[in-house]
Amino acid sequence: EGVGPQEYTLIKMQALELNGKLSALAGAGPVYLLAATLRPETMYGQTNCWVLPEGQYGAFRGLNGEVWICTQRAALNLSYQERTPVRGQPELLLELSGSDLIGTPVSSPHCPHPRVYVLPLLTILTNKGTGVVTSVPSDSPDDYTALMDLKKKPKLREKYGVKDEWVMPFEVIPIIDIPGFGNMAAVKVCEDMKIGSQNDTAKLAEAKQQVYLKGFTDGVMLVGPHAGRRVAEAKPLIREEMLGAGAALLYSE
Ligand code: A2H
Repeated sequence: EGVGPQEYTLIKMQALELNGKLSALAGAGPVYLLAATLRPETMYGQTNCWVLPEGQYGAFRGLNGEVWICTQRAALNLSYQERTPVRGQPELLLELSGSDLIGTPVSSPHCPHPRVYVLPLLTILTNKGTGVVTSVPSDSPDDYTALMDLKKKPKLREKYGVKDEWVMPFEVIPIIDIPGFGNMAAVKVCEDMKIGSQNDTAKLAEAKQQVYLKGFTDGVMLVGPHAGRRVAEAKPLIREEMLGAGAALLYSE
């Protein structure tokens, strides 16, 4: 990580049902989970999203009568970046834990599925981004191993109350070709390195080093309106389109 601020795109993923504790938000306005990403162009390959089960989140009053779900820390940063109604004072509507969010169906911009589900990821840091992460197993080794863990381990699904139908139907989607790595670079690197699970953190760090920079600099989009273009060129275009459509927010920290 550099010394300058990190510029994230926050993807607005709309909650399609408000179950359990979330039902208290009925009538409060459209509810969005805000996922922080450095790679908005990968939304074409989204299979799910992630929260930390033990993490603390909140539902906050956003702009235009919307409700935004993220960590308290991210809500405060957003409010100082003038992205909430009152500067410096995010209005907390409802306290939530990650577990309260698991199983929520969401609809996300550019996602090929009309609904994907919120699932548990144990390596989420609550002091980075929003604590909500979009999952793109084709291009992120973290996302690929965590999704495979849930698919392969019924006990893990049981532990976090994850239903089979939130996980099993969702296959890795090729969205970017990286010369030397093919069209599902994260799958290839995880298989080549024999990464067994999301807890294989040392190998995962190495896998990420191999694919992230290369994906951004040498990757070519296979899908969407910018298919055929380099990822480095497509990313800012897709990001601007999402911001213009009100489907995403800028966020830096
Ligand atoms: B990226 P950096 Cl396909 N905890 O989005 C753990 N990981 C987090 C996080 C948190 N609180 N907040 C965001 N992230 C992930 C997509 C993606 C990402 C792809 C490829 C590379 C990639 C799909 N997941 O990141 O430490 C998010 O995953 C490459 C670094 O701030 C976010 O972008 O540099 C990235 O980590 C931000 O990581």
